[in-house]
Formats: sequence, C-alpha cells, structure tokens
Amino acid sequence: MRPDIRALPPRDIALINPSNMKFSATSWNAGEGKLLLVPRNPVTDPTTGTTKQPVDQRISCSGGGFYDRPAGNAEYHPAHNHVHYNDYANYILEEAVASPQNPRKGSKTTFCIMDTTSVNTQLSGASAGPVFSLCPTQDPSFNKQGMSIGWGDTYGSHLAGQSLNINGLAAGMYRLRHVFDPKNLLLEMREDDNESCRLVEIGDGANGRYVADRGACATHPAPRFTSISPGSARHATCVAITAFGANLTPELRLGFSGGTGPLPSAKTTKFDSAGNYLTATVCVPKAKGGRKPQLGNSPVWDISASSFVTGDATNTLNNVFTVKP
Ligand SMILES: [Ca+2]
Ligand SMILES: [Ca+2]
Repeated sequence: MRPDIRALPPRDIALINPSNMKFSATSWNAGEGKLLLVPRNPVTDPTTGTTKQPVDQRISCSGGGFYDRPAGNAEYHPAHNHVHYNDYANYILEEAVASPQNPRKGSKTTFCIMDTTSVNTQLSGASAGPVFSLCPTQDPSFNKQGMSIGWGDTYGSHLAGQSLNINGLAAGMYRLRHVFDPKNLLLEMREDDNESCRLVEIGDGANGRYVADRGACATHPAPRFTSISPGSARHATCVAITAFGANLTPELRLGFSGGTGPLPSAKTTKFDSAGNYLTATVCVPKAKGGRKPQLGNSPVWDISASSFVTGDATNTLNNVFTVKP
C-alpha cells in the first residue's frame, strides 16, 4: 500500500529583503498507505565528521506485514537534536517562458516530515488526527518520520530554507516550482503529481523591489460533478456511492447541503486516477422520532465538493440524494 505525495501550490510568497523571496510549501499524502521512513544506524564520515543515517521506506502490504526499501539518507542536526530527511523537496524559480535559462534553485532542502496539515481526512485509510506530530530524534524509540493518509506537511515561509535568492533578476514574470521527492527515492502510487507551480511577478516599483503572487502557472479545468449513484439511503444506514464527473482530485471533500433531517456525511473516499469519478461511503445518522422518523419536509440533499487548500470547488448537484424513512 504505497503513499502518494502530492504537491500543493506555493503560498505566502513575499520578500524577505530586496535580494530574497520567501514562500510556504506543502506536500500531502493521498495514497493507499502512509509514508513511513525508518532510519538505520548512523554512519559518521571520518573526513568531514558529518553523521548521516541511511533511511528505509517501510511499505505495508495489504495482506499484512511490510517490507523496507532503501530511500536515501537522513541527517542528524545535533544543535536541535533533530533528524532531517534529505532530498525531500526542490524549489525552482525560472523565467515564465518556454525555455527558461539559468533557473534559481533551492537544493538540498531537508525536512523532518510530519503531519502538520489536515488536507482530506475523508480519504480511505486517512487518520482522524495527526500521527507523526513531532520531529524525530536519534532516540531509537522515536526516530521514525512520515505522513499519514490525508495529512500534509507544511513548511512555513518563516523557516530557514524557505527562500530563494532573486538578486540580479530582471523585473518580469517567473515560475516558482515546488518539486517533491525530486530524486524519486520514495516509491509512490503516482509520480506525476509531485510538482506544483505558481506565477510570481518580480517588479521594481516606486518603493523598490516587490514580488507578487500572480496565480496558477497553467489554467486547470474546474472539477465538476455530473451524477451520483445510488441517489438515496435510509436513515441510520451507510451506503456505497459513486459520484461521476471530471477533474476530481483527492483534495476535494464531499459535502451535503440543502436538505432537512439527519445530515449525510462521506468517508472512505477513493478517487479515480483520471479524475472521472470518486467512490465513498455515505452515512446517514438515525433520525429522531422512533417509529415515525422525522426527516423534515425535504430530506433531499445537494452535493458538492471543495478544497480549502487549493481553493477548488465543484458545481453543486441539486436534489440528488434522498434520505428515506
Ligand atoms: Ca506522487
Ligand atoms: Ca517518488
């Protein structure tokens, strides 16, 4: 059961000073399994004195058990007693033209990978709460790091390394690209969703140099729903549904609105990799009223889905899911 690291768009783009810009970066796990990194014994380089820990990616098997596979190195930072995983993300700033020259790169970005951001806990297998909630140390009982299903890791723009040098760059439009697992050390369900991009304008105004977030690098088609099946469930039951549409991405959280009586909710969602449908378990709580369940005058619900992290929202399908007595 592999994880799937997905890149969310760069955010909080701002200047630190006229020569450096900063930004936040978020990746999250939309896979079938958690991302789990298990270090081996540290190895100290006798020449440089630096200590590294070879790291294994531990992959759970659907039939039980697990296997480990080599996945690069972690680095021990004695100053703050933290183990950081190397080569997790690259940051690239390049001219927004077809063949950009001499991009500015932030390489060797190290992370301690954690569950800091709840992205979509409706996903099948998602953790309700954070599991990897602290940066690991060299203590053998506390040296694993990773990301639970449904959870993301945000590196805020205030942190060291969340910046790129823009000194000497001409005013104009640039692409800020975040690439996660750039060396492909981690085995995932998908490798084609690890990069995000944002247009950044660098300008020289009356008050000096500025940077401005100018939106997505490419227009992406809006997610939408066309139908849901089945279109009803009895109260106090759960039903497996399929919602058809287009451009449906795992960031989307399914919601019900506009009906009366007990509010249906979705869980264990799974997304078609082409974005054409999702499956979910929809549960309807027990209505009040005992043998005469009170469902109100219109227990017919609208569905829509939205993502608070990408800002994407689908259309609303009106009156498509009926709760029955
Ligand atoms: Ca991926
Ligand atoms: Ca990978």
